[in-house]
Amino acid sequence: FTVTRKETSPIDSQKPGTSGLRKKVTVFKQPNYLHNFVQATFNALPGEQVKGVTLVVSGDGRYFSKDAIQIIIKMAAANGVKRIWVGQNGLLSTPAVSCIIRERYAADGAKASGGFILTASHNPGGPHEDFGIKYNMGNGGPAPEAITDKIYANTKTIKEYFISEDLVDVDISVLGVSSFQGPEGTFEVEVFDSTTDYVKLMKSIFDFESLRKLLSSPKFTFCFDGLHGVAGPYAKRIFVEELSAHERSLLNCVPKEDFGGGHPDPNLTYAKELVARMGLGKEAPKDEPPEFGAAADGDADRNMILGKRFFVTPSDSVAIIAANAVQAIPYFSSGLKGVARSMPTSAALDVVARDLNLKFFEVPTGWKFFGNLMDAGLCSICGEESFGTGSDHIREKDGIWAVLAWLSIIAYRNKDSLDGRKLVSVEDIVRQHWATYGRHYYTRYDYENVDAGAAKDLMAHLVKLQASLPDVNKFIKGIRSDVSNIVQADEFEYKDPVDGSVSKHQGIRYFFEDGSRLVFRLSGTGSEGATIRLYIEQYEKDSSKIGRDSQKALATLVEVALKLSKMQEFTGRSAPTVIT
Ligand code: VG1
Ligand code: CO
Repeated sequence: FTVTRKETSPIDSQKPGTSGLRKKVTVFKQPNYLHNFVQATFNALPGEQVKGVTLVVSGDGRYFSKDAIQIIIKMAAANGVKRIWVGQNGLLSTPAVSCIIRERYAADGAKASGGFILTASHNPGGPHEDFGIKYNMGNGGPAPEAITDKIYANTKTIKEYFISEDLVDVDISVLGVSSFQGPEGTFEVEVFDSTTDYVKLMKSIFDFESLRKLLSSPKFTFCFDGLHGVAGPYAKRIFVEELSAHERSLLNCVPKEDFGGGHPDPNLTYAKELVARMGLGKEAPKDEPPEFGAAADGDADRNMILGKRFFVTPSDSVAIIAANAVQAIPYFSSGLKGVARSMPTSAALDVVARDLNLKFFEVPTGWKFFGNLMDAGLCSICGEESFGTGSDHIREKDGIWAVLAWLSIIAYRNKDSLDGRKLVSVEDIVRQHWATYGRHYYTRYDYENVDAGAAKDLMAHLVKLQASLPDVNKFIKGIRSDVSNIVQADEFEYKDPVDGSVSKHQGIRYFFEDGSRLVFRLSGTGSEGATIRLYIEQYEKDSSKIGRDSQKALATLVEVALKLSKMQEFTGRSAPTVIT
């Protein structure tokens, strides 16, 4: 093949967000849009991370992925990359890409130096929906801000890109290696099974024998919803083939380019079928719900954990995993190095960290901040309120891992009683946790696709208020006299303890005297307008008060938050799009 230099010019709006560049497919299909971003990425990396290296290219299989993979292969060849690794049919979950970058070796002993992940995660897919691309580094984690800022700067000055137009398309449905001769020698594309490396890693972390015992026990019933994302093939391999769950326990586990028209986001609003099957929501089931239910998002890095008629908040989930990991999961048997959560995530994990005397970190939203801590050996388990949970086995959050972690905890808690007494259920485990550590009532309100200007004004208003807390307190006492005082307010700023880099404006926070907290942030993953996220949290230590319905328990704080922020005045919205 030959290499062609193409002239191009900058295209607006190529700033990577919380997790890569996400836009409508129609935007990505504009001439040169993808090409500019890919070349800007190659130009942002040090030369030795492009020339002669191996790169992974794959994703959640959403619409436009197949075209994008061929374009990236041709551009990689032209930029001097030596080898591209592709999961069969272009499918690799985000955690699997991280695993492959870290663990896979080529026949010549080479490892991948990074990879492009093609996904817009939990956003819908299809010709009129979203596509996305992000670059992960040699540690398997998302590119840090220093690189994403450079990529963005490059997109604003780009004049040329390189592509091998005469390289034939590679059939990515067929396993095997294709070799091509180019100006700088041999270029290779290897297509391999999407699940093998990842399954091997999971087997090295969990006790598959005891998980198999749990899943084949008649007392334990199980259900997993892949939401037609890329989790499906992994679920089939692990839950059905390895752990002998019944095929029937898998819902929507065939990946589809448009996720079956759904919104592949594992929460109580969008995972409707699973939620109904678990006996939650409006549609009461005819059958007895399973003991355990879970779902993952489009790229399988998020997870939702449900018990029978019971929802586990993600903030509780990471705290419970951390509290049980050493006993229940072989990978952690020698102890935890530390734990971390994103700022808006509830303080349930903080309480566990204090109790177990563990190092603890609070980082900005988005997984990229956990990676540095893990690389420095400071953190074993981490999580976000947005249904993200994971550990230092890779450098991404990991939906299937979270399910296996929960199954391990259930197996451990029931290890002596699987054929005798009543099963210790998901709900039992959570309630026992609350009884020990107290409960963090928690809810998040999302206002999706609001006018970007209005969202900015609302945030500016909230920052301005922080200048005078006495006035704020007077105002909120006027709404509800029983609400506790705000004692501190700020914008979250993070100084990375490993590399010293500083990230500013990471969310507006109001702290109350009784430990409650309000947080306001603008989303960095949407593709249209702005999304305002409001996070509301209240801590309850009194064990007689930990059994309340969370929306009821938080009603006062919600009212205060909405009035303080003038939500309806600024956005015109009388209700959020999604409540989790
Ligand atoms: C959201 C979540 C954040 C998560 C990010 C990527 O970001 O809040 O916690 O890390 O999505 O998740 P934002 O900026 O929209 O709030 V995924 O599964 O979409 O890669
Ligand atoms: Co995701």
